[in-house]
Amino acid sequence: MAYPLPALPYSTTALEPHISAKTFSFHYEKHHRAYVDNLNKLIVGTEYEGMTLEGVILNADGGIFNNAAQTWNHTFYWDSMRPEGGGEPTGEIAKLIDESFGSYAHFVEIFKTAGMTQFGSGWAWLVEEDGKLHIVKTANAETPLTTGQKPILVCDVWEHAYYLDYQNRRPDYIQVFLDHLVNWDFANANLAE
Ligand code: MN3
Repeated sequence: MAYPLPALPYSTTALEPHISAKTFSFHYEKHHRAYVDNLNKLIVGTEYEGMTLEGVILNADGGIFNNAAQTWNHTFYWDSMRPEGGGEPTGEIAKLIDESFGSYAHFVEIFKTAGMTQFGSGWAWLVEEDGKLHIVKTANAETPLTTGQKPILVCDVWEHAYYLDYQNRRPDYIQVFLDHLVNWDFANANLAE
């Protein structure tokens, strides 16, 4: 059974002007779809066929891992955003951000630094481990699922996520992600799981 390209939680124009429909359609229709298609091709006849996507990520390596993890990471990224999102969080995640980082402002500083200093392609994550929140960056397809941390939010910092809209200005894109796009309801739901 083939892995599906999951439906988007909103339309490709819903995050404008922060992320253009052009960026979105390339990112979802070309990049995300390619990871799904590649995974479905590579997995045929292997021991991973029939596993859940998470199972493949935890057990495979090489190209199968890369395409499985990129499939999962992108779905998690779309869900990490929403129209008119961003700004200060509410609910349990707000309390835990204060406990873990001292303040929302300090969280923003550390998250931005993680995203900006991920050399080359990768991801900036908010994760939970041992009752506290942490910010981690991963390279290429790497995901905190393999290190036992619970993903709460993610920002894609591969160039394809922002180049058409922000060119080389990755810090501006991350700031917009934090100010206008973060889906704190999704973060709270992940935390409660
Ligand atoms: Mn991407």
